[in-house]
Parts: sequence; C-alpha cells; structure tokens
Amino acid sequence: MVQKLISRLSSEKLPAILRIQTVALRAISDYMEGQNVPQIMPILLSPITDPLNHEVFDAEVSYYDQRLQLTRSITIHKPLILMGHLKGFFCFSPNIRLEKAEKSKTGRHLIEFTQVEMEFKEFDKKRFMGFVEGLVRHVISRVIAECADELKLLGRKLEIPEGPFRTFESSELAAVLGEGYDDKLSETSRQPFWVLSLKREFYDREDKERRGYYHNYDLIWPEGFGEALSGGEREFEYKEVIRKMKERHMEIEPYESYLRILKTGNVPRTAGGGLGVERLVRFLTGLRDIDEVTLFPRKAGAKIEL
Ligand code: ASN
Repeated sequence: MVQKLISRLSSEKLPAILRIQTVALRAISDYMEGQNVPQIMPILLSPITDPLNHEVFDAEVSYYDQRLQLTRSITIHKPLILMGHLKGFFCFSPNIRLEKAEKSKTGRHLIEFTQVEMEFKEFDKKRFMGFVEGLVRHVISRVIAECADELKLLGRKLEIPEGPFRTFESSELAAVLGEGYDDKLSETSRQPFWVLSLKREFYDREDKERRGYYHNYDLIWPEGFGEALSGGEREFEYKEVIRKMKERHMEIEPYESYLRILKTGNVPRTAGGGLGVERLVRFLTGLRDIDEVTLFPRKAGAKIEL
C-alpha cells in the first residue's frame, strides 16, 4: 500500500494535473472578480448541514454541549448570506461527505472534496445557467491557452464548448434512457449539457402551480465525465420550507434558528449552485478516475492511510 502511495506521489502526471488545477482556479477567481462577485471564506462547522438526497454517514464533532457537523455543503447558509446588501458571492468550499462504499463505482465520489459554491440575489435559473456557461467557457479557454504542454503530456484534447448548452427535462430523459440517464447521455455527448427539474433536497424551489416541478438544474460534463454542478432557485418562504421538510420527514428542531430567520421574511429569492473542483480537474485532465486527481486516496470506501 505504501508503495502505491509512493508511486502515486512520484508520478510525472502530478505536476501537470496541479498546473491545470492552478490555472483553472485562477480562471474561476478572475471570472468572478470580472463580474464583481466577492469571495467568502469556507464554513466548515455548523449544527446543520445539507441533508443531501442520498444517504451518507454522519460526520459530527462535539464542542462543549453542542454537536456540530462538518459541512456537506453550505447550500442552506447561502441565501441567508444575501439578506443584506450583498448581491452574490462565491466560495471554494471544502466539504466532507462520508459516502457509502458503493459510490466508488461512479469514478467521481470523494469523501473530502471542494466545490465552487455560488449564490446570487435576483437570479433565476436562466440567468444563473448563463453565468455558469460563461464561467465554464472561460476556464476551458484559459487551460487551453496556458497548459498546452500539460495537456499534451496527459494526452488530453480540449475544446471550448459552444453556448448556449443544450437543456433536457429530467423526466423526458428518464422516459427514454431509464435510470442513470445523465451518465448515459454524458457518454455520447461532445458538449456539456443541462438537466432540468430533479426531485431533490427541500431547499430547491418547487413550482407552486405545478407541484412536482423543481426549478433546479444539473450541469453534466460530456465524454462520460458525468455530473459537474448542481443547483437551483431556492425556497425562501418559511411556509414552503417547513412543508417540504415535513414531507421529507426531517427532524425540524436542529433547523430552528434557520427557520426563525426565514420567518422574518428577510431572506431574498436567490439562485445558485456548486461546481465540483476535483470533477472539473478530472474533466480538464481527461483522467477517468477522480482518485487520480487527489494527492492522497479519498475515494468512497477507501482506507485512509495518510
Ligand atoms: N451546493 C449545491 C447547490 O448550491 C448543492 C449540493 O452541494 N448538494 O445547490
């Protein structure tokens, strides 16, 4: 096992991967700054975190008489940050998700990863999707321009995707392709695409006139690289949030402060999402397994040695 770690850290691919990652992260920061979007620091501990729409093991710590969770995402916190004068923000947000071992098969699930969290006041899904398409095109064009040697070493050919990206309704894809429709379509696609309206966590907005329709989206990488980003317009009304929490049989008590803030009516309508950094690097480098872009193994189910 130690030998494997040694060869992994000595691989000639590593400097190339890290150079591409460095250029990509700088391109993200530049794009945000160009659009006047400030950066916030991560939120790592909170009594509440993303319930997610799949099961993971708890990652909790005790602090005096409190139980704090290591954040699985900061999605719940994001709209609250926009209660005042801030119009939007982004964050390189590290997350812990103690995934079940079966997730290792997807090639894109880590138990420790970083996502680019973004959230904007007065954005609807269309505006957010346009913003993200600009971001993706900017990042890819920077990597093509600045990392020719590294891409060559990795045998990776990248193209700047044309916009606007195609959009598909999840229900239509499911009817044609069945389970795993996003991965199946990703395999045969040459360009990133969006999947709309997925039944997900309580915080994504459900249409009041059309129950069961969610104003959310996933961005999917092409060439079989699968999910890149998920996000949505948010539920910002107390009544809707509480209804959806009950529908999902969630324990309400830990969310008390959050709910009290919603009840004041100060939380604005927002839209946002989170773009996986390691998934982005995996796509840019063309490496098939997400495990190849991290320094130490952090794959679902992996034994953590160092
Ligand atoms: N951060 C994502 C969002 O903004 C969701 C997630 O990480 N589960 O919607």
